[in-house]
Amino acid sequence: MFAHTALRQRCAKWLFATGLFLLLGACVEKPSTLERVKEDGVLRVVTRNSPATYFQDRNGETGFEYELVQHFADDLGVKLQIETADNLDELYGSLGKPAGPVLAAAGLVSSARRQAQVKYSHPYLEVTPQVIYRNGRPRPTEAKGLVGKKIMVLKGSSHADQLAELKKQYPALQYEESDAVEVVDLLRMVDEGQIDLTLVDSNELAMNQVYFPNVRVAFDLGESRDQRWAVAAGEDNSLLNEINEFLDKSQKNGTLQRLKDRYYGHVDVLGYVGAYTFAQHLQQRLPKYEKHFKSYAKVEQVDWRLLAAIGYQESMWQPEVTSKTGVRGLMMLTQRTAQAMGVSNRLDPRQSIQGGAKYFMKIKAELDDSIQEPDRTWFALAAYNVGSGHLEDARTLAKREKLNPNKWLDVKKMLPRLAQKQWYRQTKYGYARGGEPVHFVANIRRYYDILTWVTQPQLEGEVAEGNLHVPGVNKDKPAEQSPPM
Ligand code: BLG
Repeated sequence: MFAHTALRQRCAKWLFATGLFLLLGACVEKPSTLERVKEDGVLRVVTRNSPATYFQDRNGETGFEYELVQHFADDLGVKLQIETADNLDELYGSLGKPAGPVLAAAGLVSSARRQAQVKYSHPYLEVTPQVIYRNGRPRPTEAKGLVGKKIMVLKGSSHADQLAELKKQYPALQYEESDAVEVVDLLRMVDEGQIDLTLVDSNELAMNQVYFPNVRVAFDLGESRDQRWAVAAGEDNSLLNEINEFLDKSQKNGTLQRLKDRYYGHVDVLGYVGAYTFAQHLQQRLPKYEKHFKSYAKVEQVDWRLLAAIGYQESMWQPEVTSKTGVRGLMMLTQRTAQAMGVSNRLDPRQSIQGGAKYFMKIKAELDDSIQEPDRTWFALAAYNVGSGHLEDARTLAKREKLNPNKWLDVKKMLPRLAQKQWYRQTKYGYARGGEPVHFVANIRRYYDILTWVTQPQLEGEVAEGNLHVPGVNKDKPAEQSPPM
């Protein structure tokens, strides 16, 4: 009886312990993907090393995908760890491996072929596949026109899938898939005439058009498609749900738009014609004057690319231009300004740049102390164009309208009033073509953005020539060793 009871008690204990163990087992069963990421404190992401995704510049890691995924890691409160894959097969294959990346962020377009391997997120960027040809060569206008051309695309890409589809219709179609190149290499090969055509997505072209003046869109190949992030098909949905919430939020709060403007906005801003004109001038004209911009930027302690942007707005880097009003030279100095700055020959580009740089910094220093950066730079640019007196009038009008006279956003609303009698008659300096400085500043800001993007950051005391570079091209070398374009 006693033994029996003891046995029963032992059994009960055992059962209890086992039950608890099983129960515990159920509770601590494999943590979800999201829990794992948070516990590790690291979000492992795989991407591609290219200007449209992820690359290193002298300031460190950058790129559209990099920035977006960094925001996501910040939201999760974890560190970001990036690894790169050499080609798309390797990229997709790396997902779902133990201790491997949990997320692929690489400008991926969902592909039926990959559905068994991965689950895709909500879309974050709409892109259109485009056939790219070289200006001056015959331009195909439809799919049939690809037959007989030398074509190269990225191996394993959605563009390769598209060509494989087309080949069913046009068996004579030939193309090469390469995993030894990146998108910029394909565009360069078209630009230099080594291949006839390639296929890239519209965002990749938008980003690179300013480097490749001969590259043109032949036609859009098919409908626009959505780029998405991907997680391994075998993962639970915890991370994917979090990703989708994050992407939806980034759409709503403007984060995505800001990134699109920053990385892919150059063509929107310049238009395609403007973008390749700019690319041409960047290659053919800027190198002649770059050393002057740099040396006088150093003297005046200003970013040389801002001076170069002023020069582009004023003369498109042409030293001999003259405006209708008799203003002359690369930096468009008036007779009076030239005299005040000690410039004897306005058509001499070196003198013009020297005088322009000196004048810009002089009027900037004279601005009211209450105007802070970056507005201070925009005000100085406006004064460069319309004169300090008229700018001061616009600030006075802003005060009267209860606007902030120290904010460019407010004062630029007042400047066009200087051309209307009802307003300029109330001002100290009277009539001015007040709309001109508003465009002037907006344009210079765009050129400056592009120049900061396509050139190396200025080094202390640097006066070296030819430091334009294509980001991400020389992946194995530090960016500063990139050859000039
Ligand atoms: C600027 C002067 C300012 C001057 C204003 O005109 O020229 N800037 C320079 O010389 C660098 O000094 O201010 S003031 O001295 O206080 O009166 C106002 O007179 C030059 C502007 C004029 C403008 N481009 C630099 O931005 C110009 O040429 N406009 C005419 C355009 S069009 O050809 O007639 O259409």
